[in-house]
Amino acid sequence: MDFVDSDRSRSYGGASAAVKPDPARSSPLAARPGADSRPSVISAKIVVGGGFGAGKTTFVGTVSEIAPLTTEAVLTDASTSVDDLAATPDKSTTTVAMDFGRLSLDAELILYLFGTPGQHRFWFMWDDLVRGAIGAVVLVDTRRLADCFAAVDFFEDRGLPYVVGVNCFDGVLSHSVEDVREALAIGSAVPIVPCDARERESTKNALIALVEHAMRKSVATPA
Ligand SMILES: Nc1nc2c(ncn2[C@@H]2O[C@H](COP(=O)(O)OP(=O)(O)OP(=O)(O)O)[C@@H](O)[C@H]2O)c(=O)[nH]1
Ligand SMILES: [Mg+2]
Repeated sequence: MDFVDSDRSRSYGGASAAVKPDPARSSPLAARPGADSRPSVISAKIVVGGGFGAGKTTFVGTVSEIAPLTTEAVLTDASTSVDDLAATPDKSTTTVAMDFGRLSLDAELILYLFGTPGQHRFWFMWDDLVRGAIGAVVLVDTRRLADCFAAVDFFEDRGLPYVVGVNCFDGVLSHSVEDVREALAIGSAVPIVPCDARERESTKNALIALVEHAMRKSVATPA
């Protein structure tokens, strides 16, 4: 990963990162003399992954400043033997392709958020969804910790920076961060961020932690 800071457009990430100047923001001032001093805008793709029902769609919808794009399908009796709804009895739909949302972290940085499907039969889409991403949030429901193992392995395998977002379903952190780290067998460098997928500030903080982590990794491993 590398950082390029040119006069007009900044690129964040390396060959695998999708970071482009936002044309909507760059055009109005482009012809003005002296406009070089205005801040450039960068955008970055972020993936929100995790196990079935961990709160990915909720997370993207909570933090997005635009109406999120969702691809929810109703859960029917046909999937009861496959989809465990014991922890989330009110859950009636599941993501069958992706969630999409957008968050402007500040005037210069826009995040495009892609939520993955959680059901195993849709995991073939993950490779496409992560293409060009600078990092990922792995959402974890500590009542079903094992459900996120595959997501952690997926991002580890691809060397994509990720943070673990512990979704506090009952409003409290039922396991300490260090216990979660040990259970997931992840290194001390990976941030673990308690969050509530239903609260905007909380989800935003998890995304900020991810951007900071991705930047640290980028500096530590220059191209
Ligand atoms: N109490 C509580 N409920 C939550 C929270 N986040 C999500 N939920 C609920 O948990 C259920 C699952 O949330 P989703 O956002 O659909 O989970 P998902 O990870 O997108 O699920 P899939 O796409 O099917 O894998 C829904 O009924 C949500 O309303 C949370 O932080 N606290
Ligand atoms: Mg979903």
